[in-house]
Amino acid sequence: MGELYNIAAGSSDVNRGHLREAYYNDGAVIVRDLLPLSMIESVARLIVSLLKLVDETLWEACPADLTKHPVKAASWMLVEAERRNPGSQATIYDAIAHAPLMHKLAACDELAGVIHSILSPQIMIHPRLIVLMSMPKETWHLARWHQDFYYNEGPESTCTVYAPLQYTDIRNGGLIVARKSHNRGLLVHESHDLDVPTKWNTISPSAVAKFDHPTQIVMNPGDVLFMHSLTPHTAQVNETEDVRFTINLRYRDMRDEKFRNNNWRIGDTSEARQALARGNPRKGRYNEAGS
Ligand SMILES: O=C(O)CCC(=O)C(=O)O
Repeated sequence: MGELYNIAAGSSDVNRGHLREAYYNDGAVIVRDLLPLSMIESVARLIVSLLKLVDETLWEACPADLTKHPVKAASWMLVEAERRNPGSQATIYDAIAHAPLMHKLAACDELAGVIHSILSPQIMIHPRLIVLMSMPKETWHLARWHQDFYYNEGPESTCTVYAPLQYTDIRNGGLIVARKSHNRGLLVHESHDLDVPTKWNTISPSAVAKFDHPTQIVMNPGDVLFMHSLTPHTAQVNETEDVRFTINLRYRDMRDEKFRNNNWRIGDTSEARQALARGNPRKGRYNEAGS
């Protein structure tokens, strides 16, 4: 499967052209240990605090050994909240997207430094400030093979940030990224009958079979993946008992010529957005967003 170009946060390559070059060559790069763990934990503590607001008895019910670990506590409480009251995941997901902490995080120096090297000194932060919350064994909301461009439009160079709150690999459904396939341009996205049903419009299995460098990501908290908006990628089923949490942000280059000429407005994404709003015929509300 190969590996993504990845470098340590302190490396001088971060500030030189290498990172940018790797981003445009491979369509994705990982910077290791970029975000301080205190920042990761503060996102988990935010999830815990919102869950307490939704149902204060969740914290009292949380096993004592987990309460010392904000990510584990957030996972346990979210699974329990969803069990007690289906739809709780959607409530928390939506609330986080507007939290001041997420604004602070999206604008932090660690991310901005890399984004400026990859894009330009003038960037826009996409208004969706997401923490992905992939529930154990969940499939309907699973982001199967797609390109973020299809769901978000904007400049093609738009950079997705993917920063897990805990160790992430195949077992908890971490991404497979089709390295170098961003060069194929925008691929057709449609509703497909896949092994597990999903609301997402996806790239056809026959097109996926042609990707030369599908690469499984393996990341620790603090590591950050930077991904081009045309890079095909897929999440996988979370086979663990814990929720997989991932900070998920997007940055647009204001200097992109087409984007600037369009007064920094984006094209029509209604078809894609309608797909994401599809309710699971078998279940209640979860979250409508994604990508
Ligand atoms: O669930 C995930 O980790 C992937 C989500 C994703 O690919 C997306 O939101 O574009």
